Amino acid sequence: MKIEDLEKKFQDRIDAGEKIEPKDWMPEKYRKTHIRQISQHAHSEIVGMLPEGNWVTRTPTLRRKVGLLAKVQDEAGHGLYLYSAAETLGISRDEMFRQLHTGKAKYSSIFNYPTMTWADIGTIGWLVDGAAIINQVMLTRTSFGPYARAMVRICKEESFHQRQGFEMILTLCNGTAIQKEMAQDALNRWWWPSLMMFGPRDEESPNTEQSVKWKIKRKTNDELRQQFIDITVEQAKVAGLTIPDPDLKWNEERGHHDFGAIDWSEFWRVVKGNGPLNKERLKARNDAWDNGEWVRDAAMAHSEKQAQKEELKKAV
Ligand code: FAQ
Repeated sequence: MKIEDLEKKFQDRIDAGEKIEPKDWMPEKYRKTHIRQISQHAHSEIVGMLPEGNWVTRTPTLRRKVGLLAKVQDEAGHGLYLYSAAETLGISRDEMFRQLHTGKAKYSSIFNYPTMTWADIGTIGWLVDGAAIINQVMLTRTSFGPYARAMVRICKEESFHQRQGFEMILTLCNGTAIQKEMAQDALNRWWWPSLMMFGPRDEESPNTEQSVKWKIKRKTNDELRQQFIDITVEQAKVAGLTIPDPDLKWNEERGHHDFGAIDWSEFWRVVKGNGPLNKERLKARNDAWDNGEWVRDAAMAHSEKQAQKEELKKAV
């Protein structure tokens, strides 16, 4: 079959709502886009453990420690499902790690910001997991089967994380004046970076048009960002917190909130490696890789020995 015919048949399958599976024919760009997006998503989950892991030894109560530990471990699990989904497209896990460790692969800009107070941990659950869910519910219906299926479980866990974070914020807001101030300060610092998580404006997003056509993305960056703002504004009201945007107001005609200008120069600075903690995050991942070498070697030696034993059994 000619390439144009294969491409047409492929697009027809997408338009009919069929899932694409790893062994199906797919355009090379579809495969590459998925490897890029899924591996970057996996890296985000793994690097995303660092800002919260920073507080595991300093939680205010035992109950909070149990919740935080569970959340951080969930993020590791999400990374593993996603690396496995990307591997079905023919890239090895070692190669994905190499791309992360050398700075070639991206991970979400949000994880390059510091967690300075305990309120930041609640705010990450509320805003960062909240933004992640809005983006990821859409991905449960993405056209590539392994990615869509991984996202179903991930979304269930992310919703628990969001609830947990918002409950922490409510507790602080119903506590002392200083606790409420901490929650407000965290919201002030995390609000704009959370809006940036959805990616550049649609007119500046090189990948959106093709990704929507292939149903990798079911909604654009701006549509998802607006959805997040509309939901979160109401949650901030419940907590009694003020969103740090003087231009934020309900627009009756649009049926959405209008909001102020996002500082896109900050976004690109962080994406290009020059955010507050990019260098520390990459160093932490590289150190973890180097320090874990003996574990990988031991695991490989064990599996090689097992394979030799199996061979011997077959031979006698
Ligand atoms: N940070 O053309 P687009 C989480 C890059 S998981 C860094 O719009 P696309 C869970 C983009 O890669 C959070 N880079 O790109 C958790 C592209 O560069 P490239 C992660 C960004 O792919 C919670 C360039 O800009 N979620 O939080 C960002 O169509 C708490 C042009 O952009 C996912 O990864 C950014 N924010 O749309 C864990 C979801 N935005 O690759 C721990 C899956 C854009 O061409 C604690 N990913 N870029 O060199 C997606 O849905 C999409 O990839 C978007 C970007 C929407 C992120």
